[in-house]
Amino acid sequence: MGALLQPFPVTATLVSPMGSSLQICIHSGLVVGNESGGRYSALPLRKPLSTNWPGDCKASELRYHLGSKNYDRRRRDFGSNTKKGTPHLMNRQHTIPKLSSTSKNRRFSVRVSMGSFSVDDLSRPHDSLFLGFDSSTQSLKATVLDSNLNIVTSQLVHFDSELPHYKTQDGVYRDPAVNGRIVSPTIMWVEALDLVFQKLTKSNLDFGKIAAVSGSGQQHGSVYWKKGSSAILSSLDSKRLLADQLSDAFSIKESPIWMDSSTTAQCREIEKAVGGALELSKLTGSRGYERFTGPQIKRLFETQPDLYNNTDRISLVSSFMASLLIGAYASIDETDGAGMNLMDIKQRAWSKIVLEATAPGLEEKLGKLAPAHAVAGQICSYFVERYKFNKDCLVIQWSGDNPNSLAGLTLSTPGDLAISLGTSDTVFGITKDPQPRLEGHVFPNPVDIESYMVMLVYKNGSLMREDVRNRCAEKSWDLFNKFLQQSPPLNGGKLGFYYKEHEILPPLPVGFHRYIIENFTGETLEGLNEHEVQEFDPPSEVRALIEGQILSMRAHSERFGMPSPKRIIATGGASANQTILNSVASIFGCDVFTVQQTDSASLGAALRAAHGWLCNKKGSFVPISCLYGDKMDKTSLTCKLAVTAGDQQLVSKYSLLMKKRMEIENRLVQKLGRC
Ligand code: XUL
Repeated sequence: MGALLQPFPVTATLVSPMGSSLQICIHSGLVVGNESGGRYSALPLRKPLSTNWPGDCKASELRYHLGSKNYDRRRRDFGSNTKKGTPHLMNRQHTIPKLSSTSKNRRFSVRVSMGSFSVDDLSRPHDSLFLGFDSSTQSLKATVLDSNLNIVTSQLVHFDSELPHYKTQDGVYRDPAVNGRIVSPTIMWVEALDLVFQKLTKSNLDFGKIAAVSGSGQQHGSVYWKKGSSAILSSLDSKRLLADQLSDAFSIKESPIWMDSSTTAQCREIEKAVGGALELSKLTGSRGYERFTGPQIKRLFETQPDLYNNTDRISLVSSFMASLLIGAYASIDETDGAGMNLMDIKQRAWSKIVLEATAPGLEEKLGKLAPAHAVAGQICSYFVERYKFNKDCLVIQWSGDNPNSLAGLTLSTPGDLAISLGTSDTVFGITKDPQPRLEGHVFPNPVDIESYMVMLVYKNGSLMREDVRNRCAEKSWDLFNKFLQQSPPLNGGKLGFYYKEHEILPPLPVGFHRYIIENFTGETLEGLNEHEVQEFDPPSEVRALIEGQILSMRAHSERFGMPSPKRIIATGGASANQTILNSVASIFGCDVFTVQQTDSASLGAALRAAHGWLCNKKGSFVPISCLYGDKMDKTSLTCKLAVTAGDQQLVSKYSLLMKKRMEIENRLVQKLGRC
């Protein structure tokens, strides 16, 4: 690994002795400041060479001089503040030594001399490829990136239509016998893996060039390996399909998935065991949620103890798919592990108290946790022999679909908000200081070891939009969009709550509720009453659904403490719909961007494959930005402006509508909600 020597630009935060702070880009030049009333004004003297962090830098010397003509010159070696090899030098805070009172209102200067930095060679072999999967509710998708992070090919297996013998609907079975029970056949996911590999083979993909594979799995879904399965897994015969060999490997053949809502009792019991819902949220990042894996496991143990006892290992969908690739049980990654109500998010370790409240002997069945950027193992001989992978190809830990989307959308700062409009709708952002509450979830960031992702989830996403399209717009998206354009913003005060499935946020059962706020113009709510109605005309129904979904996202993300977005990145199938994005920009009042490819989860997984490969090469964690540096625009990760921020007056009117919506929602939850 060669080391390059190059001068290097740095961003420093200079904190004034009076406590005000100022962010200045310092180059190997001079920054002039002028303190007056506790504020600095400063301007960099030279144009930045680049504002990008080129990799892991070892500062050999970084010094500044502080002083004015009559003021004592000070020198300080930044090295004392800077750990060798620390990749986060860039945003470090350096406090200027307290100025004597005589220095007040005087000009002073700060000179930063860069010395030299040694930058490790973090490049990827130019012909290497990175493969990312997304094992989602309705399909298995694969995306391949080249070493410049451009998509080479992508392939998809749609479960309902391409694996019809499983007779799933939208990839799942809804159990008519047990209210809220929703599962998927585990073996279908196994069969889909060979099928997608066959499609990749037909697309002439050279598997030998794939340096690393990673993946994304629908969050929370679980797989139960029967005792004795690890032997089958470690001796897969490359001449037979995986599904033929693994059909008897599971103690439970139907995996509970994220749509399941049958575990309310178990959620409450686990919350009680740790001192309440908020305590569970502070400990594990979320209060007890029906779809989370801990309550699912508890229900299994309580209702089918024999099957639980006959289970050797419990995987998440993500670690399950990784297990197939390495031919051994893969660890659960810390990010997806946080979607189980079982992991202490601060320690990133299983929480003993919750494990005990869930089921006996659980720790052993879960195995160890691993960071998302870690290597799960090398690809197993099945894939080397059958598809001609290089035997050195690495399998990087798989993670959940939302965390992978966060990576694929390259969310980087707290003002970035992502809205994913898919089977489920999710809203997520980044924070360094998570404050878990009763609503929403906190997970470790899969591509950064210091920050967390915060997220809200709606179950009634695309399935509900499709339902309204089918009922009101003759099953046509064109007509649906026409109705949305025809109806006025604010919908004349019409508000709708549509839950085709038990909703997660707010926790309401199946049902539709429609209200009209009389004489609503958006100026005031004072003196205005709303009344319930049975139906709206088709254009109003379409707008009530879309505005309702977006108002709820804005209301709950504000309540959850997410910063007001500076920009929104929209992804998922419905982000291709410009009329829906217009409503997003009007309601949130900020610019909306879209990405080149709507499946950010498999793209994020391919990117994480490259990231994990790089961390492995380096022998330690490397910031993900090292992968694209200042070349993001030249990669498939780039996003483009889709809609500019809406008119601010309209945003304020939507604030009032949102307030009213939340009042009605709270009433509905009190009356009908699951406690
Ligand atoms: C997240 C969630 C859904 C699934 C969809 O908590 O339940 O977004 O991940 O696959």
